[in-house]
Amino acid sequence: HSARPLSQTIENPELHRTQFCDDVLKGLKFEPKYLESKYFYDAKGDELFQQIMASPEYYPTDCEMEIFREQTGGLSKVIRDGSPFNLIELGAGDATKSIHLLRKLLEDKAEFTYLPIDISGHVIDLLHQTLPLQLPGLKVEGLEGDYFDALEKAEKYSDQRKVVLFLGSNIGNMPVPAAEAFCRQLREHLSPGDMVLMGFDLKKHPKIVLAAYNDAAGVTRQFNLNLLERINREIDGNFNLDQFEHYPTYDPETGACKSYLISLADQQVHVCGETINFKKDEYIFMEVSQKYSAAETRAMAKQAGFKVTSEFYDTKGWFLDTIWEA
Ligand code: AVI
Repeated sequence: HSARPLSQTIENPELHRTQFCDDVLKGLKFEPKYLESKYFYDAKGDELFQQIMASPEYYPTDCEMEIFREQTGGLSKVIRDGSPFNLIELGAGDATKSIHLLRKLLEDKAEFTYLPIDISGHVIDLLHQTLPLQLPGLKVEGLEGDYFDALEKAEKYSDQRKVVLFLGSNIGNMPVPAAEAFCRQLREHLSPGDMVLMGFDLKKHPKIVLAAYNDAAGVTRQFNLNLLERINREIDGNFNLDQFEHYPTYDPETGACKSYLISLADQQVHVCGETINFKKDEYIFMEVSQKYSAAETRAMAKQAGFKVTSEFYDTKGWFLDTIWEA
């Protein structure tokens, strides 16, 4: 699975509900308990994530935005290469970062179509409406759905060279083995000459990382608790939010930044007609936000069968947008 920062449109509410129940019950019956962080992003979760990105402690967005504002010349140069291409963005969201690159590519007279992929049809409709107004001349062809399904649709759409954007350290929300498998699967969907532009949040002083997931205003805490609220709202849960405490951690050795919710009492919770028992101090693992060293990102590229073409860092050296070639 992968996390995605914009809400899932519910195409089929019944199917969605059943799937949500199954996933939640599977996680809460597992030892140790977990929930899938992709479910953070309902309408409320989207809003909270926007607030996280605007919070002073959450640096990844600012760092990557700096790269996309200040180094579009370099990015555009590597990505162009003469031949027309499809620029495919996985989890495009509102495209606030990529818009800088799109503008530069248009200025540089690159021949390309922008194919944003998002699981939310709503997001795709919005991009269709807004982008051509902001960037006259831009060709947009939004694709709704799962990343790899959509990549296959893109394949059918045209046989041009592909450049895939996967920004925002979304890859960090997969445990390392899953991220490795994801990159290999991505490689299998590409052909020699195709490129990937991937955003990685880098290892840095542990206090800086931890603070980003433990903001003083408590937005990240709310963001985590919102998933319990969502379960209450959508699948007949009765979590008492006062009985769970947000516990973010960062391990500089592994680079894993993990959040948990800790049960403050022995308690029973009802979800989808079933009863889940919690011991006092028992935790629910909520999310991993993996941090990498630059060397680890190069090893990631290699194990998936990519060559690293170039690397773009922000001035603090906290974030890396790396370009790989298949
Ligand atoms: C979407 N993703 C890259 C964010 C991250 O940093 O892992 C989600 C997030 N979780 C807590 N704060 C932000």
